[in-house]
Amino acid sequence: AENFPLVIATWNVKESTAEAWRVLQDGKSALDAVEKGCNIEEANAEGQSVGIGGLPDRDGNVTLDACIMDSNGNYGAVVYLQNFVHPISVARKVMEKTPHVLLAGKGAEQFAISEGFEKTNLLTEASKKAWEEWKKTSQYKPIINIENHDTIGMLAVDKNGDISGGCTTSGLAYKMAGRVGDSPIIGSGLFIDNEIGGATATGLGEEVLKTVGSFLIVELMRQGKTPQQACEEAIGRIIKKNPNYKDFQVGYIAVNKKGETGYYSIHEGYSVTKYQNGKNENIPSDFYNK
Ligand code: SD4
Repeated sequence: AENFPLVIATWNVKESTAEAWRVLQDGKSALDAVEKGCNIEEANAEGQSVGIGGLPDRDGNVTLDACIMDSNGNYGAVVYLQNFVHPISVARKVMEKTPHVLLAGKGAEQFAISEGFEKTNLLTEASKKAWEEWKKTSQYKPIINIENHDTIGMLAVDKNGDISGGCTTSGLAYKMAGRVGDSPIIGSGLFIDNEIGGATATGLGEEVLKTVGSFLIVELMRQGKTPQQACEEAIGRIIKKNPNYKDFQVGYIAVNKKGETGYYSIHEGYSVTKYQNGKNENIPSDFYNK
């Protein structure tokens, strides 16, 4: 089918989608594509919400959440991981090398070291400065995120139409110590069902968790909704449950078995990057709050 292969990701991450596309062109799996694609953004010190350069929690710790899911329904994740540049690669190892699906904190760190990952300080000078500036007021309000770089959620469909996905983040800036978001949680930040499609999320994780957003989108597609309709309904669910939606952002992407895509957010400012038919494009998303 001409819709494959295909890569779609949250936000403006053209280098990440280009890398994933290249991996698919090499004939590698969608799983390899999402891992390698996400690795690019993780290593980008300028993106202040993923991997290196991620904004820290209130106490100055950069803590990472990531997960990966393949077309066989396998899943691996790490939560509250510190000091590693590539949490999504650690998540993949959890999936492939342990009898578990989710490792947290110290144990995740020990496992990463045992797999040969090297410890790195992730708090850049720029992020440290931003944190010190924030500490002066210590205002804790979730910020509507309109930056280009953010949590990267990525879905890839290989030439056979098999789907994988990944999601990696340093979470909300200045979150409470110990806070874990939606990104590493199966069904919330990411879900893949290779019979139907996949979805992933960005934005205020608490709202995605409460509505199990990515699983919801896949199930809506199972009922016959297009990826676009499914994303809109999942955003609608959040809006219906939380009258304060004006104060936070959530954005989704979805893909189905035909290689059709959808994306939607609460507020203006969200965009997605799609690589399909040899074209790598950053596309502004439609949104609810007009
Ligand atoms: C989280 N969903 O930890 C992530 C953060 C994010 O735009 O996507 N920010 O809640």
